[in-house]
Amino acid sequence: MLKKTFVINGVSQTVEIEQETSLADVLRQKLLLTGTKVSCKEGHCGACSVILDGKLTLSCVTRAKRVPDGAKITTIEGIGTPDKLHPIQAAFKFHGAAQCGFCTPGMVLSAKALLDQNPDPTRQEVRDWLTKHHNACRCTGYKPIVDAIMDAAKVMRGEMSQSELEYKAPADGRVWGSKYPRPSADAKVTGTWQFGQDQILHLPANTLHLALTQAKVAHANILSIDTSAAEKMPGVFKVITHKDVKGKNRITGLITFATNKGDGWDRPILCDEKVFQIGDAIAIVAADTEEHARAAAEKVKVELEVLPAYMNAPDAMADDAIEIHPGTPNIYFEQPIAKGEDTKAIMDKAPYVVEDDYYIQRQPHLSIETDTGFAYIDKEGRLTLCSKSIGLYLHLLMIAPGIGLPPEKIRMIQNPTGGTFGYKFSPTMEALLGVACLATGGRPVALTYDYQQFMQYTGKRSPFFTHLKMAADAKGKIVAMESDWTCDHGPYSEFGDLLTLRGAQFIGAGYNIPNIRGIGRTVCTNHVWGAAFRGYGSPESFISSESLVDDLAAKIGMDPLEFRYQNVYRKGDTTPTGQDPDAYSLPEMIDKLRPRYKAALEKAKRESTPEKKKGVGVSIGIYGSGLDGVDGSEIEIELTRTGVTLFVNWHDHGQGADMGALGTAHEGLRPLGIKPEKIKLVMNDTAVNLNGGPAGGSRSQVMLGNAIKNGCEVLLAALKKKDGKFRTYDEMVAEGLPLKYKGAWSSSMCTNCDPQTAQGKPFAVYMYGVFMAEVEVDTKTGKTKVDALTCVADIGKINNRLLVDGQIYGGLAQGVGLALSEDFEDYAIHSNMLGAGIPYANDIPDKIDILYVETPREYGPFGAAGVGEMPLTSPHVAIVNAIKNATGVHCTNLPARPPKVLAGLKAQEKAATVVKPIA
Ligand code: MCN
Ligand code: FES
Repeated sequence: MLKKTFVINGVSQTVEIEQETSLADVLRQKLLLTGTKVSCKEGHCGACSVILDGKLTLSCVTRAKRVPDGAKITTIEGIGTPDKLHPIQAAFKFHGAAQCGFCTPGMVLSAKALLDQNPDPTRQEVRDWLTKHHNACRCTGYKPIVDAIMDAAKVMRGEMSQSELEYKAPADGRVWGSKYPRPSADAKVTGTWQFGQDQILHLPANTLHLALTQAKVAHANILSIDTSAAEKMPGVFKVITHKDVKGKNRITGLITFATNKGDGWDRPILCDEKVFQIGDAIAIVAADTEEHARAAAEKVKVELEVLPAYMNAPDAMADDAIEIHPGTPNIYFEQPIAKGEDTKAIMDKAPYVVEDDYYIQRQPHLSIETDTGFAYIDKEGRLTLCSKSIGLYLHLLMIAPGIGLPPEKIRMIQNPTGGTFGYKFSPTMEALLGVACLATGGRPVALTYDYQQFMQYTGKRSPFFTHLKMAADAKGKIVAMESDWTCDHGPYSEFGDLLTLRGAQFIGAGYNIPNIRGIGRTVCTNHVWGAAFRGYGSPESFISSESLVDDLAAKIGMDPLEFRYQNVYRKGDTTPTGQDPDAYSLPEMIDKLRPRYKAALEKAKRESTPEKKKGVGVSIGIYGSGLDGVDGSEIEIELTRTGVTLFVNWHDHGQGADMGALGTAHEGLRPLGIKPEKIKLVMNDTAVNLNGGPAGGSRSQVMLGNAIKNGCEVLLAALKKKDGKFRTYDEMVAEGLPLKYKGAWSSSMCTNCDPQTAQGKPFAVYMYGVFMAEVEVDTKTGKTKVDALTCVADIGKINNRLLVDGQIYGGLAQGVGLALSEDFEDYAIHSNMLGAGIPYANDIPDKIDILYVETPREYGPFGAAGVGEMPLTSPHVAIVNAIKNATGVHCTNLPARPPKVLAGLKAQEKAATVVKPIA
């Protein structure tokens, strides 16, 4: 132990530290200054940034013993408070620069350190600073953060009043369509938003800390598990194995597709007979501290018979491959598509036919917050699971039988969440927490994955291998498409069939293709399991169709944007599943883009050099808002003495569920003239909220939005008096009228897609995007830099501009990562943020333009569609198409990292130097 005195936020504090304690742990665990966030513990994310004697410092990799006595440390708590925001915090709030808020304290500290030494930076200097200090943000695409820092600098230089950074309500007080800051913004910019790891520090003293014994191989039979050595380790309370699990010990994927050859009960909570992937949980150690639990988890002895590991779909599909789940074939689901006439004859006689193979990688979600959660028994005796779940009711049903409790004995709460981007559409640690809490006699338990565990033992985007063929007639109209796609879904089947169906729904979406034949399949492998990822099936689909459309245009000799214009949906056209589109805005969207596109092409031509080649690419992207077929949501709304309380399960990844709910409710209650601050939100707890459905499939603004709208209508009807005025709270009570009402909505106009033809009406509302990327390729290194991105978006009427801008910036940034750098293939390289290719500020262009076309949607609340996934439908394809436009190199296998582009350039050179024999 070592005694140290630091001056923290101006207050002298003496602490006793152990030799290896990090500064972040001193701040968080000893002083409970939880505004400093910790995630990667490798200096890759910057969430833990503090200012130490005037220097920006990563507190998680700084040993406290090395910090000199008397050092002055500034943490987020020393910057400002919700009552008195620092200009940087006010600017972050104003620009919507805090979405999930997990990176925000580190970003604010980083900005403060920059402005202390350079009060008047350029935008590029801000980006260089954030990049150099590894301040990563996965939500915002960096642009709003740079905007905020530039404005804060102006205020700090006295060139702008801080009041200009305050939200100004429009004259009519309308919140819908405005830039009203999200209710959680103050807490996020001041670091007082309590994420799961922060709450764990406030759990009772008898809380047990958990650590996992995990598989180090990808496929094996378990011969024995010996916990005796682990049990003797210091601080250990219990070592839990599958024998302690009271239920079926399986997580069910709730399979709904009758044609699925599996039964959905394939993911063990704790492995019993087999290991299916690296990281699989075999035992849980519950101990007094996390360190003790982790040390003991290493001592659990597992004897294995190692089996062949199938790390990709082709290997698992080979004739001699054994069944990963004995009794279920590795190809366990197939989804054909058949629209219009048989395609063979049409293809044979079409004047223009193109085809190619594509691969899209296992994209990691890379939220800055790792996975974390805790569990306890509440005062009603319910097992209470608090996690990052974005599907509380869904997960409850998926894990209850495995744990061995009836659903009504389980309560689920979503913690403030530092981004998920879809990985939490699957339960990750919820069942482990539940099993551990029950096996330890109901003690509170807490579990946090380190970043490597998070990378290896939570789901990823499932790779697609696709072969696609398209034909056009002499006039340049697409007449037929043949598709064959294979989804590598890892070892667990949950939602794999649904993802495979997405291939049928979105390969070729956007165009009226009258004749389609194809088949997709889901394959079980031993790489990490497939989970939902923003766009879920659409980036996987568009990598093939939006690339091939460019080839078809080239074959015909048409400009790729004009070829698209000629073929996009118009009245009378149908989607690949035979549905009428809900909006025909693509021609208008392309019209909007055209002048910019022409200017970009000219600019690229002008500026291109043999060393730095410039190019422009376009793509279109479409996605549904909702789950397939009939989907729905329920909410409750209550009149209170002080206003209205809205009870809503609108799970918040970081997208702004609070603001989405508030904006919609305020619009619904406008006849009442209620102020937004009088609408209280009670969210994301199954004990108090009805089932709103998961926050996946960009469904919440549409589904929950409609339910909220309906709830408001029901409440207003109950309040209305004969004279047309509304009853007050006192009048309602005096008349004995109920104060609380239910709102509900369901997409009853939808139908499931047919299992043999994929024809159907799966979504009531769609989102549309047209993307343009401007890139520069360094021909010496093969490195691609995205100079600018433009997105024309039709997401219906906009609830909140800060939210939708933020969604689009963030989604586009993930598209850049998907195109150029991100992957989770090699466990040795890709198990941390840096190795997995997370984009930093300088990897994302400063020039990102969004152009809106607001077509009101018939089935959207107040005309709104969703937005969350639209910006990640196909920006990566625009980038790949731009690389091809710049260099002629066509990357059909993502990510287009420099060696691949370089190999393409070299192949071109070689081809050019080969002297062709004279015929
Ligand atoms: N919105 C709006 N006007 C519209 C449409 C939407 O203001 N016309 C707002 C909504 O109020 C909501 C947000 O935009 O706050 C997204 O709405 P919607 O598209 O309905 O999506 P959900 O609320 O269901 O959010 C989920 C969606 C998905 S599926 C993923 S994955 C995702 C995403 O949103 N993960 C995210 N956005 C994310 N953003 C952050 N910061 N972090 C994630 O993990
Ligand atoms: Fe930056 Fe979520 S707001 S990581």
